[in-house]
Amino acid sequence: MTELAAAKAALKTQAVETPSWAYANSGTRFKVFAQQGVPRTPQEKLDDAAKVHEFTGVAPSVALHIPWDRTADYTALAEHAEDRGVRLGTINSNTFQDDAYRLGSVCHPDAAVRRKAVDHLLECVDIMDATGSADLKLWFADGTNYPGQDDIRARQDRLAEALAEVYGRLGEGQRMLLEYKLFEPAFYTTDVPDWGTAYAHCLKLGPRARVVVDTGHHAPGTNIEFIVATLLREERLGGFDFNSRFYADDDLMVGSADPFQLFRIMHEVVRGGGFTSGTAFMLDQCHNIEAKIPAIIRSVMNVQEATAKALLVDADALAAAQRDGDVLGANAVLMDAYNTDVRPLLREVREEMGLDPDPVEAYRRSGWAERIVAERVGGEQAGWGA
Ligand code: LRH
Ligand code: MN
Ligand code: MN
Repeated sequence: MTELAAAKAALKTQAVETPSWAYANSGTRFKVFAQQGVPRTPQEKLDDAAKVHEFTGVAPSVALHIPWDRTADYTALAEHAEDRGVRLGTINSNTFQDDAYRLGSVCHPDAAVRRKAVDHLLECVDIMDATGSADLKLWFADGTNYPGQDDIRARQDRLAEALAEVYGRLGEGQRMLLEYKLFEPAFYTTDVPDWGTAYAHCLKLGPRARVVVDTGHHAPGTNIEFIVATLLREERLGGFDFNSRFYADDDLMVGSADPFQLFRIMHEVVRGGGFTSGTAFMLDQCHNIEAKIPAIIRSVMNVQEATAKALLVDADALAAAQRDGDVLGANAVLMDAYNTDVRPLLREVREEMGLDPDPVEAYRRSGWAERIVAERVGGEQAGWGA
């Protein structure tokens, strides 16, 4: 197979998971702007996600957030997804919205609150059993606002205990993905603030505990591709929550703020065998002011473009330049790939997959946007900014 054919084959099998909450209304803590036609139920979120897959061909699964996507029958929900040509993916837990969690969830000083939080996580594993989901994604809003507020070390012990209980409940083939975040909503300490803390917990738990890199969860200037390279080397990269940031956890469309960073990340994914080692490529975004479905389509395409460029890096030329200490030559190899216009290649890939070469335009022509505005009245709030 030529290198180009290999790149095309990889692009055709790429899978980007879209998040159910990105289809619903969202906002900042100042305002949620309601859009017309947004889903009112988890089923309608899946209907929208199916459209993204229909036009991109590479978004076959949908992440759920519990309780935002609570429903009476998860097996039926999985069937609904299958009927639409998608499947249910990662189950995201939510231990940050109840009043009980004012001082944290699994790290809370009160054992009764910790019990409530762990029970929720165990319920998420029950849901995974019903949906056939492989991954449980944990993000904890736990932390403190003031020095002395709680014991930093004791909170780590409580966290470890909770994680161990949930890890022990995982079934065969199920994984635990632990997500870190520098700050917010806690401002002084965060209990899982960085990849090192997440990695240390995962190491203790076992091989099915892995780290999730949410691209918006770092300090400005952090070299995220280095983290990716390290976690892949250690076989502990569980997946990505892709989005873009300018300032904090902005949750903007992936590849919109810094497409070069996304390329550098995807280069390390390609280098580290990330396409074949169970790395989950998920979006975690909110579309507060822009049309949601086209924004998600655009995001999937941005991931594809960065991936295509990463796949086009001339690995032999790069290795040779690096061996020779040819600093400028090595950098040029990488930049050549980054500066390639891969849009014609991706149009070809889509045509070969039987798709319209322009997913955004195809969606626009489909009439789905008009249909949901006419049919859906009173959309659900995703849970943000409420
Ligand atoms: C937290 C986070 C986490 C949540 C999601 C909605 O900031 O990134 O992944 O589950 O947002
Ligand atoms: Mn996230
Ligand atoms: Mn986030």
